[in-house]
Amino acid sequence: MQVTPPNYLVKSVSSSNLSQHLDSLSPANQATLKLIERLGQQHLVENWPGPGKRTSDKLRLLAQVRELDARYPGGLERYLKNAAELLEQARLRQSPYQDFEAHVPDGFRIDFGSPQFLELEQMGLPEANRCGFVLVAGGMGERLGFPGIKVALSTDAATGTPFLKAYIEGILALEHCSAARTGVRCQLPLAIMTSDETHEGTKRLLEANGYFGMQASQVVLLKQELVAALADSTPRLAVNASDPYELLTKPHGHGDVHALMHQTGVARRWCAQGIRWLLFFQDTNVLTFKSFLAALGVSARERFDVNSLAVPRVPGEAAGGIVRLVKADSVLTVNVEYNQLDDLLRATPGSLEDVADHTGYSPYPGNTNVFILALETYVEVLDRTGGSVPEFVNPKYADAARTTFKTPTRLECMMQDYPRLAESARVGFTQFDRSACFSAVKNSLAVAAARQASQPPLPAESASTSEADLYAFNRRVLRLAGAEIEDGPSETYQGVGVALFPIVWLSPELTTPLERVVANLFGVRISKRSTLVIDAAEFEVRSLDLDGALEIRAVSGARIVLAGLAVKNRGWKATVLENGGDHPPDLAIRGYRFERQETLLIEATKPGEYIVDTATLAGARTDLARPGYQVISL
Ligand code: UGB
Repeated sequence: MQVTPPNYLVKSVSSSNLSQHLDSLSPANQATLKLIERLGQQHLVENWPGPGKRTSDKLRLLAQVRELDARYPGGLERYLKNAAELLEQARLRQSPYQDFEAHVPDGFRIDFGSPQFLELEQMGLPEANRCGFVLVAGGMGERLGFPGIKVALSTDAATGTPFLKAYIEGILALEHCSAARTGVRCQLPLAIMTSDETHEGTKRLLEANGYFGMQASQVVLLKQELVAALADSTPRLAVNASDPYELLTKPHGHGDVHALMHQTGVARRWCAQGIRWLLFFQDTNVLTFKSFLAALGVSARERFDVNSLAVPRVPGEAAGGIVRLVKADSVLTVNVEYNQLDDLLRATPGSLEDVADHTGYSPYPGNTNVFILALETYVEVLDRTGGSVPEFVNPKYADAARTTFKTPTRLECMMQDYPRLAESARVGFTQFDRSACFSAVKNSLAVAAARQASQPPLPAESASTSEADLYAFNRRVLRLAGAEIEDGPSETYQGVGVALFPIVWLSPELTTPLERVVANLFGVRISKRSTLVIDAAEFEVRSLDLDGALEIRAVSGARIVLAGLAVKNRGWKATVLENGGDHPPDLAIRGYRFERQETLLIEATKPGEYIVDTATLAGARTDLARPGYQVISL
């Protein structure tokens, strides 16, 4: 392919302003100034006032150029060279996959809760104590309208559990079920990729909450850095409009995680510690861990180096499609991002279109950005490539010739592009239905409402739909265990329809693996207006008839057995929040709040076994600190 060389390779402009300044600067700053010239970025200094004026501002800019140069593998020279090539490809609308033929990839489609699912979980179990976890949490919730870090957002308004806590509890549940099998409690490591915007907040959240039950030594934060923004397709580095001595910088994308896992030595260290599998996941998918053990079973059985957790894809939704790309004798199974999929398929005669087939979904599995990698291969690939995944650029053009941009752009990279580094890897996918593994929080209520109203309806991905999906998942789990649960109505809160009731919240230990809940629950009946929260690791129900709100909480080592309990009270109701009112951000992005009219709380604060039956109800007392709560302390 013909690519126009970047300007710094074809000319060397000697600016009088540059030479004027050279004498007055330290050797390090002189070198930076020469680098600016060599890279063809003289616009950064051409309007500088003469030597001796605004010296601290000039030094500030030079220091920033040096820092950006040092941070990027290959320096700014490599960055601008990559940018020039990618911008030229973007101008010509060329896809990185244009010479490939697109096919539907091979993989496994598993029904949640089926005998096959339970069998796969059993295959995953022996591997559970060899897993490491990598959470990418450097992004901000701009689309969502949430001011804080996304991992601090609550998964649900019933318990107010922050996403980070839910993830850590998912990992601790795996430690727990592994210990039940082997008799040895392991400590599984977690790496969290942060950015300037999220680093301090993530650290504070962990420290303020005792790492949500993990040891501090299990968690490592890897901070990604910003890259230089590009003002045009020359490419010239963009300057902050309000400060000519500052370069504009932007996020480089979640693909940075691989270079960081390499540069910090985390991947290699975990491998040496006996970790075999890595789960990569994103910041607000409440169902991440629900089908993980079964997918791990697939990875182990198939010896997959890469196993993407996929869902049936609604054509046109803003999630990539997993595609098998074939060229001569090379095959690449990889996510193709939603904005590239149509062009790719059009360019490949004979490939299936991204339209609904007889199943009602696209033939291409939808990417959830959750995947399991085999760590040994990963370390080899990182050693060979440094973990730099291929980049892309996505400018919003201001002219028909596609050379000027509406706003500065930058190079980006995506973590799911890892298979492009691992050419001979065994790559596959495991598809579950969406309600068993994927419900992210990405959109404001206004956007979510528009998505629900579109034809075909697109996944709304709001805080409210994610919360409703969590309760629906838990209802599904209880039904698998034979529970009789009435369906509640779908209500609309600020334009977004959700079926919140009956609310069912189960701690992750209860459902990891799924057969635990099936083995421990009998005779459960729940009415459509009910709320059931079970925050306990050890729990058995022999008979429960619930028409109202019941919370059960037990410390570690306490086992509660409900042996014939009927609970009837006024329960909870959801009330619409006025749009535009002064509401806490965590509720504002849902559009409702719960009124806890009457709740029975049964709590075990000390280890032991507790049998609870109707007679136990006589011990209930009113909790003055929590209006509407009746408490039974065991
Ligand atoms: N993230 C970072 O850690 N650093 C960054 O620089 C940027 C992001 P988005 P996106 O779930 O349906 C992805 O922005 O990019 C973290 C897949 O590419 O929420 O629109 C960030 O904190 C797409 O194929 O997602 O799309 C968050 O945890 C599809 O799977 C994560 O990266 C889509 O997600 C994702 O960032 C989806």
